[in-house]
Amino acid sequence: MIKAVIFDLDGVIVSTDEYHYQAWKQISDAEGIPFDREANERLRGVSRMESLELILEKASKRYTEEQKLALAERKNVIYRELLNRLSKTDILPGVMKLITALQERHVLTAIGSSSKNTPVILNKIGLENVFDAVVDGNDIKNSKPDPEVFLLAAERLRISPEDCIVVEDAEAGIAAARAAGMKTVGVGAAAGLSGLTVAALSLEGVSVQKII
Ligand code: B16
Ligand code: MG
Repeated sequence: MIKAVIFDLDGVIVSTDEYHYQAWKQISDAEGIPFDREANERLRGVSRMESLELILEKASKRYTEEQKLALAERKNVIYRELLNRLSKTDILPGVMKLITALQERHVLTAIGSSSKNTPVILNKIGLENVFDAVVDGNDIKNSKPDPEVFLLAAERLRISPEDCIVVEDAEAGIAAARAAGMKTVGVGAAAGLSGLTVAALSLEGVSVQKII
């Protein structure tokens, strides 16, 4: 029986994935590294430093650890600047309706995100006090596809992993949920993956009855 729903943040609650793309694109262009939207798909759900490593696979020179840290920091400054534009109106369609329906049925909700900017984003979109638990990139050592973020969310909610379902837009996130022993809702970019409990292009098409 589903007792908790754990939502990924970027690409599920809000389209900050577009801002990640724009920020990495600026860095890649400045460094002369090929990077396009297709390459960006591999970065969904993956930590900042691991995203950079994936981008640098196409670089023609080698970067020192210090240079990599500086690039990641530059990207984050650009990304944070873009985040300033966020407001409540950026919450993706269907999200608030689903959260309200879950709360009415006393199903717990949590955020399980790889992003260290999660507190800033939740604050910007006015959802900082909505979830029963928030676990993000600041709380974990291993990024998705490792199950750590979702297992920690279940622990904080005091719910067994098998009673949790994860809503994700990333292949790495779906793999993490499976590794945690949780059910899966694949939305957007993840809707085409096989073996999902529920698949939908957006949460607008997902009723609470489908999930719990
Ligand atoms: P930050 P999610 C992930 O968020 C993004 O999908 C991924 O593109 C990003 O690299 C990662 O957060 C780290 O973000 O640089 O803000 O710490 O999908 O797990 O909510
Ligand atoms: Mg995501």
